[in-house]
Amino acid sequence: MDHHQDRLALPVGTTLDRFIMRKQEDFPYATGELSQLLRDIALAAKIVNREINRSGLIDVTGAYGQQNVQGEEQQKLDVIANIRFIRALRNGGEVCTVISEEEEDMIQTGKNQGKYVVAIDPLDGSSNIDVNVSIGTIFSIYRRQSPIGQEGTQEDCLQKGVHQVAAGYIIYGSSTMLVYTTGAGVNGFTYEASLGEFFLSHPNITTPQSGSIYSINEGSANSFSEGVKQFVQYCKDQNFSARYIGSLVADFHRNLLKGGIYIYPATAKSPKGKLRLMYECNALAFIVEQAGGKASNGTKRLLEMEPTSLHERCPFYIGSTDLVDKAEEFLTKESSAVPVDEQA
Ligand code: P6P
Repeated sequence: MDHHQDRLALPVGTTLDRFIMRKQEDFPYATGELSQLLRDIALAAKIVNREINRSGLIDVTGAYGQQNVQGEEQQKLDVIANIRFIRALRNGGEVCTVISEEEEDMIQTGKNQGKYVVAIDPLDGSSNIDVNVSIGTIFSIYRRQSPIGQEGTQEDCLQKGVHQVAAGYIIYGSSTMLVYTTGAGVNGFTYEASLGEFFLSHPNITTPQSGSIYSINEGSANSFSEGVKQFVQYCKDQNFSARYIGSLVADFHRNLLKGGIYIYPATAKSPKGKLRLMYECNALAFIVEQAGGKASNGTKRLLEMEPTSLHERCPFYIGSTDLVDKAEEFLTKESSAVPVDEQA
């Protein structure tokens, strides 16, 4: 084909399905269940994307009129997204148990032959839906530890982040993207609604070693610890840019690509931090480490945290390694500082 003809029909690129199949070939013992599970998540993402894009036109915006287990006002799209993802995971047959931000207890899919457990925040940042700010889905995938053939257990659901076999997020923004890792790097796919396909748009994502963006809600600054206050002052002294959308997936995605740090520390309102370990922090921590970044709870590697309950919260420091290191430096100084009234 000559150059002119070649330009007439540019390749559309690699679809998510084809990418998953190619990557599966890299794992000779892969039996295809994880590949199918990733496809099930992508299907639900396409459906939720359509609901979100229509939310201004059909009555799915606004509050649902109930609160979730966190005591947060559920939005109608929260409820819809939760139903869509759990149904896709149940119908796919690869998952025995799901834990969700929107569900107090474990959800048994009834598919007890399923080898996997999924922890999911079906629609994070949903309070931003009505004002058209980007929102997201965050998910972690673990291999069950209990014997196949029975329901998944609490232990299956409360595994350390280091045991994730895959993790990812969908960002419903100016374009809809699926970003995920299976432990061999991070890849981003952009949704082409007219074709109903995700196409590889961001191969082998790596996050900059450092950055000049810091993301934290400074409205809570009065209740930050001394170490956090000093790190925020350090960012100002370095003339960093403050960027805080109030939607974790959007803030994280920008910092992943451009470099920067996102912090949700302990505050007076959220003494253990606001974000949840099992279906928000662990997934993004896995992704950022696979992209060359770092994630901690302020004192230890986030992925090493030992979960104790489905909805537990933790302080969250995530992004470029140099910036997370610098934040931990200030926090360590603070914790080793001798209180004034105890100084000799
Ligand atoms: P605040 C949204 O509710 C969320 O869980 C994250 O998406 C977001 O980063 C954070 O809370 C915003 O919380 O307290 O700053 O409004």
